[in-house]
Amino acid sequence: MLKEAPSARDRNDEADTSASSAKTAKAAATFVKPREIVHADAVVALREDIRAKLVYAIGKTPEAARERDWFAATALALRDRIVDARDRAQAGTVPDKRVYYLSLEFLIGRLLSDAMNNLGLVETTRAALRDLGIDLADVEGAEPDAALGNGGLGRLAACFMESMASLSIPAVGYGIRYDHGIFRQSLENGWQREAPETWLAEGNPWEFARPEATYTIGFGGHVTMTSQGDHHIRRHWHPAETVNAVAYDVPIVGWKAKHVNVLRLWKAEADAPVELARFNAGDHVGAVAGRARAEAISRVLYPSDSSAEGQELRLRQEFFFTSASLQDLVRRHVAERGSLRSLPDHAAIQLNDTHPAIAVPELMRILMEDHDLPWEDAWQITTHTLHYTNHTLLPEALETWPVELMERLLPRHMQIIYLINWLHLEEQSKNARSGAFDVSTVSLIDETHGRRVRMGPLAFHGSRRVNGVSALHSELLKSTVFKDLHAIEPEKIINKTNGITFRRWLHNANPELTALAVEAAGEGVLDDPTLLERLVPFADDADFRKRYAAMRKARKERLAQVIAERTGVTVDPSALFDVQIKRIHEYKRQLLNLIETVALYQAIKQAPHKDWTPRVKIFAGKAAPSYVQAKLIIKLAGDIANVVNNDPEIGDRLKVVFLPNYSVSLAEVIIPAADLSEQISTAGMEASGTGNMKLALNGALTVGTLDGANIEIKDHVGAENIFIFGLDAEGVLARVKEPDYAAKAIAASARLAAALDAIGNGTFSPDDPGRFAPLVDELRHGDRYLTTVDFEDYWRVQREIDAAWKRPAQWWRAAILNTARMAWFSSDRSMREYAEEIWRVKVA
Ligand code: 26W
Repeated sequence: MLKEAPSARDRNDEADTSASSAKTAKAAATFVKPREIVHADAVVALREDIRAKLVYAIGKTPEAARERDWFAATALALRDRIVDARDRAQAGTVPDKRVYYLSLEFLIGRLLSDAMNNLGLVETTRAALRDLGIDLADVEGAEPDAALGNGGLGRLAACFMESMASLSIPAVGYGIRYDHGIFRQSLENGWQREAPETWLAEGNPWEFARPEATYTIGFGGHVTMTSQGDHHIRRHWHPAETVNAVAYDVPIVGWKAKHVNVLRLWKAEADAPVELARFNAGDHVGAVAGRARAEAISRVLYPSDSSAEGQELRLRQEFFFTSASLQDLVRRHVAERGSLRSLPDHAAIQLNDTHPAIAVPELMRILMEDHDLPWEDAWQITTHTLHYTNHTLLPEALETWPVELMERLLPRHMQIIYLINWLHLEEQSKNARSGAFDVSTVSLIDETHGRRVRMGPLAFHGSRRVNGVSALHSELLKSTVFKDLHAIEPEKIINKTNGITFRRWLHNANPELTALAVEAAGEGVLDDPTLLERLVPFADDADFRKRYAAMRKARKERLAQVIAERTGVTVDPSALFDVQIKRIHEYKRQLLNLIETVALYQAIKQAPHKDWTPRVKIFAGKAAPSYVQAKLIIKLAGDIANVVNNDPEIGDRLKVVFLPNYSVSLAEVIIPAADLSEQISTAGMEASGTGNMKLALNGALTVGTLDGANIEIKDHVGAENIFIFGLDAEGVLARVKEPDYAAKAIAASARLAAALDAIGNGTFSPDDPGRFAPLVDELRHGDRYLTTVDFEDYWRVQREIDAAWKRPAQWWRAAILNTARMAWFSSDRSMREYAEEIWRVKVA
């Protein structure tokens, strides 16, 4: 329940949310970045640099240049300034300790606005381009998203990279330079279609190719043993196949350009582009086959973020980037410090999920084989350098690899894993009072589904610290997936609640709200988000609320335009914008939202003259190409939209929109325009969520379950400023034990039954009435995600939200309090915590 507004006068002032003054909206929309001092000579210098880049680096005249060319020229000119900033701040210094963030995904999006903002050159760049007759917005629009990630995990890595640079934490991010990031989604008749994404088609002006940083990555082959006559047997791996990993560096500039880090992405190249012997023998095709096989490794990002695929190419990707990164950081350490024994003092390696978990045996192998260290020393170094973050509890997402595949692809690593496991189990059977402890539960090898290596336990055992990504998630790690390993090492699991970078998700995505925040809290709020707390008293200021609402209205008008362009649907910007944007997955329960949409549609049809709160239901998100149910959910959203949006009886009371091709850039447009944030996963299943944080920071009110970081958001914004519904994680655990819980829930709710009937009987798919039977049957007979169980409470809270929207003073008060109290969710806070409690590196 939202709190009462302070006075009756305010309520009258704001009686109509849609009547925000057009003038205020415009003033806010065209506002100038707070206090960037634009020096005329800096504008001239940048203008001339951009012109020179265009002519000499791109090879175009200003007359012939397209927007994409101007973008490249601008990026190159700014990249020079980033390099200068790095040399000013860090020239020739060796940091005491570096963080190495290993991630198979970095979902960066565009870099231009980040770079301009952190260099303090937004207005300078705008003016320089204006002098050249070019509009900055057009140039920004010409930058392709670097979409080297699927969703939450990849975007988190990007936010962390920006925050580490802003906090001057010396760090290198390591990943893969995929030719093709996440696929482009289009809708064909409402069905998801995937097309390859080609962000590198015209090159990447931000990156530096570093062919001098090339490492050899082995696969397959055999292992030999030699004795040096010192009672010491040495094993040596002879790979059958080798691939080169070539470095490409993207500089990441921190806030106010005080520090620059690098994101080093590896490209796979064949060591011999053409096998000469075969070529000369006339086998011209066979001579280049090896090259294609090698280069396939960095060709494409795997588009599944919720089920482990078990494909050989995926394991090759994981080992490829992990090995290259470890070789690189070991080489750097030896060059700077000599002995590898001090590696844990000067390097902290973070494994982003289990995707780089092969680092455990690979670091052991490098230390023993390449650097001649004995097992015990190598184990000591490894387990004091590695740290592991878990991002999911879903059993189908926990990685395991068949022993047979590991033995074939990485024979030496399999031997090392066996030895690690043997020592580990020996230790446990010694500790365990006989019979009291089943060691198979902590084994690194799963013997129940064929023999498979369990990457989670491997990463756990090889790491100094293991963390979950929200308070609830970290507790669930202790009580579920890592229960037995946790009992052995109760200090190992800690919590590090996720965060988001405010530079991107507030300053850049929402300059209008940023201007309001600066006005209310002072310039310092840009450096220190905890000052947002100063907005609290403004929640009770009717004039401030009015301007806050006007800011939102302007952003909704912009989004309405995008919706019209991309879907052809006209929406009223004064309606409540209800937003669910994230990967499409059953546990995230887009289906719950859609069923409620249908129930609402039916209720409006029954009582069209009631005073309904006008709503626009906005969905966006990609489904894994092989995830049949998720793709059917997208089709359902489209089919419901077609019926609802074209029903003359409904009008503007309800509109449904599915925006195709969700991306970081689209998120930046949707989030500032959202009134309501849907965070409705089955409790216990969303590890954290980070979209929830972006939306709440921008003042959308959350409707959510007590799941992941929603719980902590509630604690910060206050229970009266968030809409919580449904079972909590304990309730879910209890309910799934009850037989027929779905049937009972459906029997108890006529509204739910009617909505399911309509979906199941073809009301929204007259061309194929049985189309959605798989969805409805699953709900009636399985309902693994308790959609039916939570429905009634979700309906209740949605009607409460309808009522709250009609009290604008209270609504905007709650929205402002959300913005004011979200500072804790800055990824600067997350990174400070990692730095102090996991990495033990100094933060400036
Ligand atoms: C092996 C297939 C696969 C690929 C990716 C399985 C699982 C993943 C990721 C762990 C999925 C992911 O992105 N998880 C999300 O991580 C975010 C950042 O911590 C959290 O906020 C989300 O709740 C979590 O779903």
